[in-house]
Amino acid sequence: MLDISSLIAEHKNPQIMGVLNITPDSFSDGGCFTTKSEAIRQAELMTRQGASIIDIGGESTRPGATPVSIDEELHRVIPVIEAIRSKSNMVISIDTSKPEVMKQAVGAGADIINDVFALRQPGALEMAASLKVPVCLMHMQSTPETMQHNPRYSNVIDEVKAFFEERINACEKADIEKSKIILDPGFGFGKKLEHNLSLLANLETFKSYGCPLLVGLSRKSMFGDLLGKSVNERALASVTAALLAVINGASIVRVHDVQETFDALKIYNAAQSLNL
Ligand code: 8Y4
Repeated sequence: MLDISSLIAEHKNPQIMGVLNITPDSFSDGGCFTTKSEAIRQAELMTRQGASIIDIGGESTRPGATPVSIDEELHRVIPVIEAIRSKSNMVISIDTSKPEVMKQAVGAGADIINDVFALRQPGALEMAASLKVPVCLMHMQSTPETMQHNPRYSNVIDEVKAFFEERINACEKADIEKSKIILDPGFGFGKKLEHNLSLLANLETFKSYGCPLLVGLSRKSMFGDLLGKSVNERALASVTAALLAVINGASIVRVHDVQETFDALKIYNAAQSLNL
């Protein structure tokens, strides 16, 4: 049984979670041969580049994205999880908020549930508890459709901490052990630039729960805000921010640019190991 602290303890160094979004191209209606084989190739590439976790998602959580049905989400992710699991024992994370997708994904071989709703959708908490896999609880203000309309906080650090406490309590009541919980402040999920920067600068305060921290900064709009660059021009900023997050206490970084992030973390680890 995978335990997240053993994953981190075994590997010791910060871990890279590679992003694998499965959204079928507009030409094939459901066959998805190209989508599936491309997804598997991409997972293999990210593994070679240094990712120890692959985060598989079948529904976009970007602001304004159209929701996907349960059947469609299952159809996108399950064959890819089965295929990756049949070839490798790498850690697979399922990016979903839907209990049925959690169940079938874990049945197909997924090891971790990554839920941007932090198990707040009906039935999700009970499902995650019954599956007995580690869960990533992410903070989000509001919902993906409306979260960027006008995010407001009196104190973003205090509000994220209160949220973590409430969700950890809910998990423990539902019989999800604390050793199975990963916490994530949810960069860009109902946050303005100032909120994202405050969270990044104060990450270490979230270590107080004793849970590993996961951060997803990769290519997000905060870099567009700061640099005026489009999504495809944000790799260097993303790597820099991932390194800063690790320095500030993150154990897992969710990234698109796996090779570049691996190189940066390798330098950090080499310098750190001299200090042991
Ligand atoms: C370009 C491409 C620009 C993608 C922005 C994006 C997180 C997450 C996402 C996160 C955890 C995203 C599923 C948003 N972000 N899960 N998921 N933490 N745990 N946007 O920060 O990547 S999707």
